[in-house]
This record gives sequence, structure tokens and C-alpha cells, in this order.
Amino acid sequence: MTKISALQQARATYQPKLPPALINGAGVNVEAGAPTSAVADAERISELFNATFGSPRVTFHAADDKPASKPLTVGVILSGGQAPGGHNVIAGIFDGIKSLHPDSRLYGFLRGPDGLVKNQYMELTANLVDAYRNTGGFDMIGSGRTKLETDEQFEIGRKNCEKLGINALVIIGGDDSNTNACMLAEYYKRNSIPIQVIGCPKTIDGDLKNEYIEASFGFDTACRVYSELIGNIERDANSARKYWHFIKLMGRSASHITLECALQTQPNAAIISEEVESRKMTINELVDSLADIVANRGEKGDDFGVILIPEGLIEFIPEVKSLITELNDLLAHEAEAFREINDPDNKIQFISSRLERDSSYVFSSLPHGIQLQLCLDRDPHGNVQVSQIETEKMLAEMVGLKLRARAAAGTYKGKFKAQTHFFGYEGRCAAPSNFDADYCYSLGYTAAALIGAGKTGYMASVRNTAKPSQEWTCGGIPITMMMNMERRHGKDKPVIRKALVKLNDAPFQYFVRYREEWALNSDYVYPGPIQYFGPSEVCDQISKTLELEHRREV
Ligand code: FBP
Repeated sequence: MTKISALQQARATYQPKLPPALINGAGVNVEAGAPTSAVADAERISELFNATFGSPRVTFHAADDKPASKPLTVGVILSGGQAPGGHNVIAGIFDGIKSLHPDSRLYGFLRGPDGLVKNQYMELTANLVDAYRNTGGFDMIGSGRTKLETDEQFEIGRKNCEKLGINALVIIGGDDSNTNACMLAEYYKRNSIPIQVIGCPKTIDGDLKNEYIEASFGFDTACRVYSELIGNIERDANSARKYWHFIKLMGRSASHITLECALQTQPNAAIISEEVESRKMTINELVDSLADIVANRGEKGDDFGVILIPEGLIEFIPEVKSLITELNDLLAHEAEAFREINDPDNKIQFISSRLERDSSYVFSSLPHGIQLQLCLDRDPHGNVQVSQIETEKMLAEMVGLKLRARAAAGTYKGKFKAQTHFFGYEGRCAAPSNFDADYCYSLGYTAAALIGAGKTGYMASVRNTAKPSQEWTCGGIPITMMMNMERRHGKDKPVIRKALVKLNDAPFQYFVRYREEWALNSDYVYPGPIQYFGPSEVCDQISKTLELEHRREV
């Protein structure tokens, strides 16, 4: 038998909380709102999704009588990067469909969307689901990044679902995976294929959110893990007083994780990519601003500190962003020729000679290692794999060079020694915090209720989450409502719009209000590890982002 830790054993007994609408099971009363549109490019989106576009938003209310339901057979897919709480979404779906009919069955497709296409699956029985309740990771069925987007894949998926008698699929993923869920729902509905498709908002990056999706699951837990580690490093920095720590944090595009961790730990600096972009900063200006922070603390004798860097930064520096857009098109169109080149210098030469003048200049000004990292294979969605670009090392090196130049000119007298870190995978599979355990279970249960209500092309939505769970509400929103057209792989495609950090919103404004004090002083906060048991004010905390966005105070 697999050995489990004492904490996992105790945690298995935790019963996640549900919104009141689901307290009597997933058979709910459904209140439908007005028809919906898209966040932008509505005309084009409505043409592309003419079967699912415009559906109303739905809100659930507890039903006194259990509505009659036939047994449901549901397939579930985990898609994209791991995020704490995925197993609880599955447990929520399982309990939800069983509440609709005890003979309902749940199948898990293995290793992501690929499992649907390759017909690799397992039945998720009560014993199996029980063994994974409240655990981190996606290892129950595995995840993958295959993009489900062609009619051929949809047809194979249909046949595989039909063999198992599946009448609904739940796709648990981020913006790209839910875009694909929407395409699948559209295809099945347009062709009168009786398979419903429901999405659930997952990603530690926190960038799949809007008025109706208050958070993507996993963000809360991952940020708590990173903040614990940052707090430990801050305490070490404050004790040893000899290093500047450059810490890169995951978050492929948006800087929500970095901002949340900054709010939790109060470091000396935190770069927010969206601000860099809006101020049109160059790399040189960014490095200058960090060097100023180091120098100002150095004047007080504090030759140490902590700087947080978002993983996606490089794509938000306007001059590098233009370069990457050109690179994406170039690598998409000349993929084969590029793949045949083995020598790294020749690869760089191949790229440089094909770029426009400005981009070629920026490309040549970057360190050799970063040039190569920018040319690595794109992910299946056409994105640069930013987790492999070592911006923390690049910035530490460039700040060091800048300070040396200042020292030579007699304008800097401090000492500068840097340590670099990257926190990403450390947080993606942590056991979910109480917030994520409850939120995920509720999302899964809501997905089951959406299936029971006959919906397709919807995303499960649980709201009012800054309040105690007795005040949470739930329902579904049409996925087309979140869509717009964007350029991907050199083509315009319909995608869910990413939620970047909004510079006028309360979390960023709070950070701006305090960051100068935090830059100069050592106002560090040490959050410590996630607590699963104990006083509610310790274990039922919500993220500062959620708190500021929805309660407008911290
Ligand atoms: P998802 O958006 O799929 O949830 O993934 C988020 C993420 O953790 C990013 O923060 C990170 O850039 C990426 O996955 C890394 O993924 P991989 O390990 O597959 O390169």
C-alpha cells in the first residue's frame, strides 16, 4: 500500500464547504439571465460560435425537491499546468453527479486532452476519489498540454465518448484549454451530437478571471507557498545582511502571482510587467531603477534585499515584445528550416538576418543565453516558454554591471552580491489551502449541476468568494462571453481574453502606496507555511488580491 504522510491522512477527513445553493445536491433551480455577448469582436465570435454564442448567464438556487435525473456518464480532463485543488474539482463532480443519480459514472481521461483522442481513460470509483480528496497535484489522472482544436480530434473524441456512453465532458484548464472546450461544445452542438462540454477555471497564474469568475483555482495555494519561501529568504537576508536575492516567480504572462506575493511579504522591489509595459520602459530603464533601490539601501549600510520578478516580464518590455511577436511569426513560418540548424551561433545568425532592423538591434543587445532561450520551441498554443528564460539571472547580472559602472564613476560605494532563485514548480502541487479546497470542490459540484441542467459551452462560476462560504453563490457563464480575437501562431484566432493586472485596481494601487517605504526599509512580513487546522483567521485566509478586489480593504 502507498504510504501517506500524517498530514495527508488527517487532511483526507476535511469536508470542503459548498455554496448554499448546492447544499441539497446538484439538482438545483436555474435562474437564467439576459442573452450575453463577447468581451470584444462580438460579430466575429458570433459567426464562429453560432450555436453557443449569446446563451444567458445562469444562477443556481437550492431546490427543495430533488429533481428527477437519469444516471449521467461524465468524462473529466485535466488540461495544462498543475494547480492545487484539481483533485477536489474531480471529487466535486463525482459527488455532484452521484447526488443527481447514484448510478452516475465518472471517467477520467488520462494525461490531458490527449487521453480523449487516444481513448486512454480510467473509471473514477468512490475508493479512488476518496484517496485523492484534499490532495495537491494532478496525478490521479495526469494532465497535458495537447490542443484540442481540429474537427478530426472532435470526431475521434465523439466516438470515444460514445463507446463509454459519455453524455458530458468537463475540461479543467486555463484560458487556452477553456477556449478549446468552447470550440468542442460548439462543434457538438452544431452537429447535434448529444455531448455537453463544461469548463472549470484553473491556473495558478490567476489570469482567468472576470466579473463572474472571481479567481482561477490554485492561485491562492501557490501564492501562499511562494510567500512562505520569500518570507524565509527575507529573514535570511535580514540576518546575514550580505545578499540581494533576485526571485523569479511563475506566471506565464500576467504578474498576479508576483503582486500577491509582494502584498503578502513586502519585499524591497517587485516588478509588475503590466506597469513596465504601460510606462514603455526599456531594459536599461528597468535595470537603472533596480540599481537605484540597491544604491539607496547601500547608503544606509543595508547591502541586502529582496527583489521579485514575474516570469512573463520579458514579453512586456515593449522593445522585447515586438521582437517576440516577430520571432513567433518567423519560427511558425520557418520552423522546419530552423529545426535543421544545430549550431547555436548559426541559429542566432539565422534569426538575426531575418528580423526587422529594430528587433534585430534589440536581439543582438541581449545576452547570448537569453537569445537562445527566446528561440526555444513554443508550447502547443504558440506561446514562448517563459519559465525557461532566466530573467532573474539576466537582471542580477545587469544590475551588477550597472553598479560597477557607478562605482567606477564614484557614485556608488556599497557592496553588491546577488543570489538568484526561481519559484514555480514548488507551489503548483501543494495540498490546497482551505480556500482552494472549498472553491475547487464547489466548482466541480457546480459543473455537475450545469450538466444536470443540460447546459453546454458554459464555465462553472462560484462567486462572492471573499465572504464566508455560506454567502457564496454559483451558476455558469457562457464561455463565448469571455472571448475576443487575438493573434496566435501568426493567425487571428478566437480566445478567452487573459486577465492581466489592472493598474487602476485596488491590489496594484495598494502596492504603489507602500512600495517606496518597502524599498528603503526592511518592512518584511513572514507569512509562514499554509495552515490547514487551527483558528479560522489563520487557516481560512483569502488572498490579498481577492480581499482588495472584493472587500476594498486589507
Ligand atoms: P497553466 O496556465 O496551464 O495553468 O500553466 C501555468 C504555468 O504554471 C505557468 O505559470 C508556467 O509558465 C507554465 O505553467 C509552465 O508550464 P510547463 O511546466 O508545462 O512549461
